[in-house]
Amino acid sequence: MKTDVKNILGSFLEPDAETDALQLSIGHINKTYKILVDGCPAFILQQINHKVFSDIDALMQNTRLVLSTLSAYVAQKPGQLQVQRLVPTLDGNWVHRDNDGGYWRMFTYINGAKTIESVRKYSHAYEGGKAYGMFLEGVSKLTPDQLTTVIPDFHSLEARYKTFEHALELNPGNRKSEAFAEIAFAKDTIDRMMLIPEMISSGELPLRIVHNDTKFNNLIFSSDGRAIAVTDLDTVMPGTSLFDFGDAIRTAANRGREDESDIHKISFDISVFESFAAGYIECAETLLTREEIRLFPVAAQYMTFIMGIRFLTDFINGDLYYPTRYPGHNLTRCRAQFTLFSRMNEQMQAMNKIIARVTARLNAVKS
Ligand code: GN1
Ligand code: MG
Repeated sequence: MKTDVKNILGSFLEPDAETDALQLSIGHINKTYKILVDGCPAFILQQINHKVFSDIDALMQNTRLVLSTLSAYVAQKPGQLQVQRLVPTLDGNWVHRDNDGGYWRMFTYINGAKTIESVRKYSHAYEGGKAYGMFLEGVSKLTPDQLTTVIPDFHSLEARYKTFEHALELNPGNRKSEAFAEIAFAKDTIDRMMLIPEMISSGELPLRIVHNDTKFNNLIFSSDGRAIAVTDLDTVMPGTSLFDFGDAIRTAANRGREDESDIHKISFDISVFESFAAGYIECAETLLTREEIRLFPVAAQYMTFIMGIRFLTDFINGDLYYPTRYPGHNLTRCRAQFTLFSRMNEQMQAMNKIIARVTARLNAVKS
């Protein structure tokens, strides 16, 4: 085990604990470790990226409020979802500050935890939809003013596009010419992707507390294939259900990886879309408006487009935000997202039909 992690653990656990730490490859922003005690997984230790989350106090206040709200919710639904708990340091704080100014926190480990990188079973997509739907219901007790917006304009396409245009103007990494096709795609597509932001501004889409980072691998599954927890709660803030629905589809229904370099491997699995939508709408339907549900297919494209813009902007800026493994990694990620966007486009009608079918089925069950 790296000595610094061992030292950090000393702030959370008594020195006689026999521990080991395994760094997880999950997540781009924070560093996450699975902590074994006497050989068994017992905790999740995390170094918070405080360049991205600059207000650590607000982040931790949000986390505590979200965890306690969710705990109260799941207590009424025995056997469905579990909620991680924060583990305080030995001197009673929620965060440990290391000698280099780093911030660390620890959570309890959910037993049997498995994450799914690539959805191969439709039952997993349905389970995932149910878990994120329940999550939406669970946090619906919170009002937007109770949580700090720790990253402003997180899914604002207007803001993300402005940042992209600014990067194009400055071209600091001198990489614009390598991304000619992707820049053109972004410029051609932006106008029709502004529908969701416009409907948020006009009040046609309700603002709610949402997760904002519903990648499929932020779900924890039991070994028998049930989705038992939702993790990565740092970005739980005001937003729309379309962000959560869309980001889950972006990651679950893509048969290729988020950074797949062979674009022929990227395809959109419409049955994953259908299974996830069925689970999500079934569990959140008392909250969701007809307009939100109708726009779920557009939401999948919106989140895919915004992620493509973010990767492209970071490529042009010289890879300042996302860690990369090779010089063109962010451009590969962008290309993969824009390809997925086009694959979704071909299935727009099919997605709309599915949404109509799922809602009709639910209405029939109710009447
Ligand atoms: C980042 O750190 P991670 O992997 O959970 C990003 C998300 C993106 C995602 C793309 C705070 O999430 O918005 O969807 O990468 N989180 C932040 O994989 O920027
Ligand atoms: Mg995250």
